[in-house]
Amino acid sequence: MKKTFTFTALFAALGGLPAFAQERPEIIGKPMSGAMGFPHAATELARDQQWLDWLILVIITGICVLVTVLLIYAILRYNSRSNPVPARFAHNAPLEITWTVVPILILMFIGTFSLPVLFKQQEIPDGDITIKVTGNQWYWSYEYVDHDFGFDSFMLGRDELAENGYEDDEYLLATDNAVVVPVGKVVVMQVTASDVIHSWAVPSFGVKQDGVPGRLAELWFKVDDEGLYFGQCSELCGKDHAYMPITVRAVSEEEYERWLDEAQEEFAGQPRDFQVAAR
Ligand SMILES: [Cu+2]
Repeated sequence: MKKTFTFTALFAALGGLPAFAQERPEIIGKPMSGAMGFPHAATELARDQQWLDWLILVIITGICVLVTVLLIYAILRYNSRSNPVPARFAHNAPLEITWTVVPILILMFIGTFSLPVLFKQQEIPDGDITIKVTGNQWYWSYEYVDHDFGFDSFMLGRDELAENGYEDDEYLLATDNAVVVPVGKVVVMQVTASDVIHSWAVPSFGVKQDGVPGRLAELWFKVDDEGLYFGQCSELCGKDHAYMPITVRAVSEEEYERWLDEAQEEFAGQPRDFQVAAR
């Protein structure tokens, strides 16, 4: 069920600013009371990570069961009561080779699956859209570098949720300005920070990247499903670290174009003069 977004009323009250969304988008990746496991995977990267997590969980469960069974067997079979005369050998070469080689093979097996996933995250493709995100104490700033505008994104207070179209239990998740991206396009985020180290993370996208002052790191994602996604700063950055959430709204390409026009008008202010070389 879609509810009417009350941005319209808010912006009308602020003096005729454009309304960004008439409809409340589907909320994805919101923490749910009592839920277990991962949030919905909305990108290929997140799907890969969740699949890899299950693979490794199966392997470590097998190892834990094997070790527990061996331990119980050794305790019962070789305790001093049932085995009064202890063996006196100190080495067993075949056994030692086995317990060295088998873990190596297990690690190589995991590596053949985990390394391609890691490389896919870290090899940044050419982006259709580039957004620079800067972590500040304690909010995020976004710049749409291809379009010469940017905005800050602050967490909404409890009393601001309803007027921005959020539910009460979205306190600590909702922000005043969401990052808007189109679905099906490669988005490259350039991540940095202005003061201390922050980390831009959205679990449904399978991305997390530290923003380090003076450095420009990159991450990428391509969102499959339209909706509103939540993330959090994930590097302890000071007293309000828990109060700088991330909201990303993934929309259709047409809606993105529409939003871009409105956002450029609202956020750009005076167009910057880039004719530096001519001076
Ligand atoms: Cu933080």
